This record gives sequence, structure tokens and C-alpha cells, in this order.
Amino acid sequence: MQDGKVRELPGVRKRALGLLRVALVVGALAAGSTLAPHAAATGMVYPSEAGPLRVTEVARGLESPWALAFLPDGRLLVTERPGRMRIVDTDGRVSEPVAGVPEVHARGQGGLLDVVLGPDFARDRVVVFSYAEPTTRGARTAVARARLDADGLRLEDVRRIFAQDEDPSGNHHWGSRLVFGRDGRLFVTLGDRFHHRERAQALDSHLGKVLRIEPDGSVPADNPLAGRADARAEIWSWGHRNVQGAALHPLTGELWTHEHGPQGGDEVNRTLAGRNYGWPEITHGREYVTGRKIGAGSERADVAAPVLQWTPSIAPSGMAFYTGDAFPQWQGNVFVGALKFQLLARLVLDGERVVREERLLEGLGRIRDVRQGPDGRLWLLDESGGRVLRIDPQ
Ligand SMILES: [Ca+2]
Repeated sequence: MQDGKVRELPGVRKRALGLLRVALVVGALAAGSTLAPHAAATGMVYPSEAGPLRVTEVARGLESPWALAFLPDGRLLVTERPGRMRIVDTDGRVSEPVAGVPEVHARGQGGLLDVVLGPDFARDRVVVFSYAEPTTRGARTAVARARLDADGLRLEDVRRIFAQDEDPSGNHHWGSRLVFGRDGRLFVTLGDRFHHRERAQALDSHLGKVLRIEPDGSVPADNPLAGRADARAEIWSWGHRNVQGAALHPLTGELWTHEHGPQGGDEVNRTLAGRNYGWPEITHGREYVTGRKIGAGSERADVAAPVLQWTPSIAPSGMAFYTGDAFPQWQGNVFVGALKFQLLARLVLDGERVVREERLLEGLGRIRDVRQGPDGRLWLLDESGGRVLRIDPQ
């Protein structure tokens, strides 16, 4: 259960490492920070093949931040897993909680999870978010849409548009990334809820799936399993364990995802309609504790092979394709945050193959989300440190 496990305590050792790093780079920092007093007037410098990277702490004091989305005015909408949404302004000021967020099941890995702006946000101010929804029996992943009022103080007209068809007990593997496709349909990633991994192969279940729904929650007629009596029509792809990173490829418009393996076998996948991604029958991962093999091997003709697998597991979360100008040499690269390994993975693609990986910012913290900002820089959420971070060229 290493993956995505929410450990609130960043750990004394990590803190000490961070302080040491700050101390080492303090001499390299120019006097007189341009940061507002709300943000820490420190930057940390890390090496990279593109030259030194400066990591700036834009905001701090968040509790288990899970997702961030950029508003058109440059401010950030940030979720905190315990069930709060906040606005972080460009000076690093963190707002009071946005009103109107539904009750969430904030246990284990559950809570308020992803948030994205609707495709017409500038006109209708619609945001879509996912969360672990409490039920009388347990909890399930749900998705709601709402209108963010002009001041960013509250959600209005909150409507749940999707709820998973099973609500088992247990607090792990909610999946929960949201991505709008180019056609305006919404992809929703759903975990296997840990104790129910065999359901990832069951087409009559939402567990361990990627779904594709209309913005109102209805089912697109051209979904791969639509019209089949034995399958859930929302399903886009299946055989997933716990997908906590998803993004559209900037050139092809295809959905790419990554997912947590158990012990080993984290994967990056081109996530195509009607494909089986194998879990738990086909995987590179092994059982926790016993180390026993899981399933029937790591390849099978009907199972889509990952474009990359990580063994040992890095515990990936958050995903962004880079298309900005701040780092020209990174254009077309994929960035993936890591929880357990506390780093940012940079993946170099050749077409649809990953040909190289560079590990950046090692030891920085549990990186829960990574997004490209409108400024062309990369923005991160450090879950363990409760921080919003920005990466600039030095
Ligand atoms: Ca797989």
C-alpha cells in the first residue's frame, strides 16, 4: 500500500534534508526576493540536464493538497484532500475555503481529489471535481460540477454528475483524475479500491476503469462498450489498478495515464478506447510483504503493454505534457510527480515510445500534482509539505 498512501508527517529526516538544501543554496540566491511576504523568500536550486532549476515556494500551509487548476486570471484553484477548495493568488495568498464543497469521505487516500475547469469556463465558470463520497455502506468515487462565483468564494448550483456503482468499505485506490477530451467529453479515472482488484477485469463494474462521460454525466453513444447488456456503458478502458495521473497528448489528443503498481509495476499507458490494461492478470508488480508474483505474467496478446513501467515503484501522481517556452528543450516531454520517491520524472518521447527518463528534484517532497502554468513554467503540489511550488530556469 505504499502507493498513494497518505502519510501526513513529512518526516524529520526529509525536513533536515530540505533545510540542508536551503542552506547550501542560500549563498547563490540574489538578495531581495520578488516574492510577496506571504511566500517564503527562499528558492531551492536543483541540477538538471537543462541547467540549474530554481524551485520557488509560492504558497504554504495547505493540508494535503491534491490538485491544482489555473483560473484565467492566473490564480490557482487548489483542493485539499480533507475536503476544502481554496484560491491561491499570484502573491501566494491562500483564501478561506470556498463554500459549497459537498461532504467527503476523508479517510486513507479518500477525500476531495481532482479539480479541472470546464472547457467553457471563461463563459460559464463551470468547474468539475472528484471526491470520495460517503454512503451508508462505505464510500465511492463521485464527480460533481458547479459554478464558481465571480469572487471565487463559493460553488453554486453543485450537481453530482457521476457516482461509482460500488461503494465498498476501505479507504484506498480512488483513482480520480479528470481530463476533458478535445471533443468536450470527460475522462474519469477510477481505482480498484484495493481489496477488489479482480473487479478491474469485470466489465459490469466501475472499479479499476477509465470512464468517458458527457459533461452532464450521460453516456456518449460512441463509447466502446455502449449498447452491450453485460457492460457498463461509461467504460473507456479497463484493467487499471489506481490511475492518479492523466493528460492529453498535445499532438495526438489521445489520453495518456499512469498508474500505481503494487510492489513494482507502476505504468505509463496510452489509454485507448476498448483496451484492456491487464490488472491484476497481467502486471510487472508483485504482492506486498510476500513478494509473490501476481497474475499470469507481464504480457498477453489482448492486453495493451505499458509504454513505460517502473520497478521499483516510484508511486506516481499528477501528469503533464510540457508545451511551454520557459524550457524549450523540454517541449513534448511528459512530467510525472512521485510520492514515495519524492521526485519529478521527466520522460522524453520518440513518437509514442519513452526513450529516456531524467529524475528531477529528488528529495523535494511527495509530489502530488504537476501542471504547466499559463506562464510556461511547471507548477507542483508538495503534498507532504503543504506547498505550491513553481519551477523556473535558474
Ligand atoms: Ca497494465
